[in-house]
Amino acid sequence: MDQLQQLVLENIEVYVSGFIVVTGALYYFFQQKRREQRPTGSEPQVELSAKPTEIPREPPRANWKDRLSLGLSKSRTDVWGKIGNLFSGPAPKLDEIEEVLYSADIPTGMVQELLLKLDREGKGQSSQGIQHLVYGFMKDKMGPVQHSLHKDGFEFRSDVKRTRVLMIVGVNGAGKTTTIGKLATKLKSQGAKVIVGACDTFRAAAVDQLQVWCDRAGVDMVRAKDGADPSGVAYDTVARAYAESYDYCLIDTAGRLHTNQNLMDELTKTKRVMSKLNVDAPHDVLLVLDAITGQNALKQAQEFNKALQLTGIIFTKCDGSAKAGSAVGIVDQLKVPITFIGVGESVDDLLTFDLEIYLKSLVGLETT
Ligand SMILES: Nc1nc2c(ncn2[C@@H]2O[C@H](COP(=O)(O)OP(=O)(O)OP(=O)(O)O)[C@@H](O)[C@H]2O)c(=O)[nH]1
Ligand SMILES: [Mg+2]
Repeated sequence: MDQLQQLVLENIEVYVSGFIVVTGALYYFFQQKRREQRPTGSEPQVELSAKPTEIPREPPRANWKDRLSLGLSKSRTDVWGKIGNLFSGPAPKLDEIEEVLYSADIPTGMVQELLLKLDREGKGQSSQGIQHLVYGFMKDKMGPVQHSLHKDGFEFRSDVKRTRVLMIVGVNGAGKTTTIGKLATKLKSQGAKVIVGACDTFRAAAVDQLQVWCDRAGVDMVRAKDGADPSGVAYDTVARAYAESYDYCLIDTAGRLHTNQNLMDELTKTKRVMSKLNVDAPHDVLLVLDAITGQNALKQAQEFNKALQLTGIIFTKCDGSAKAGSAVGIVDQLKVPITFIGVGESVDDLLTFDLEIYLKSLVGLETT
């Protein structure tokens, strides 16, 4: 026994090395077998994660003319672009045109005027000839009003030192806060120093929504406690804008129905309070109108204009409505120009209104 123990002890290194070699060989053998049996297609995990991670990319944004054209496509296909086809040819379908125009909320007087013009000047014209005729009709209506717009007021100019105060009003959900967010971003990117007053003090969520936009744009915001007097917030914002030489001061207001006299009086007061700091303030009172609103939009515009003497209209949601053309009727009736249009929810979906390009996109004519 002692001899056997001694033999084992003397050769222990040989036995251990042998054991390791045999175990290693067996491990290698079974690993090979497993690899061979793996069904094709199930690659080992490590190779999967070794593939480079693909970062989702935002599709490249179309330029503004294409976005405008895309935004107005519903209006074009359902209404204005259709008129050429309905009128041209041997049997002009005036009844159908009339129906289409009313469905797009064009005021009665304007529908009748356009039908008369088509009847008088459109006979025998090609579809494109009719499109030009409709374009000319709308341009004649809107042109003189649009020319009254002091365009430079909305484009920042670093060589002109002045504070411009813009008050934004409209019914609930028209797109006021979103528009202010887009406008603040645009002005800031032009190099302007911008401050925003959160005068929708009825809802805490409204102030938070504006704060998100302002943070994203990198502009300052004045906020008050919930339920504070909105005109007080407007006063404080405008005072700070002048004291600290801001280029733009944008005043967001709470949405309200044009039929609610108390709330309309509150807006008048807010406007009056601002003018105590500077007789010219606010330099612009802009009404935000939702293109989807339809017939009611004209009534809204009339009431807001009566209370506040509007200087401009911002037409939002032109991307989702066939009624973008109703802007023509509103401008014609109110004699208030359009400053911007909204063609989507993204920050760069606010476009400076260009009459020719807008009308050509609307009726489906080539824009140069
Ligand atoms: N498709 C589209 N949606 C828009 C446009 N402008 C605003 N919106 C959307 O309209 C909704 C209401 O916008 P808000 O900016 O909150 O409207 P508001 O007028 O401030 O609303 P209140 O403060 O409640 O009166 C939001 O979902 C916006 O994203 C636009 O041009 N196109
Ligand atoms: Mg709002």
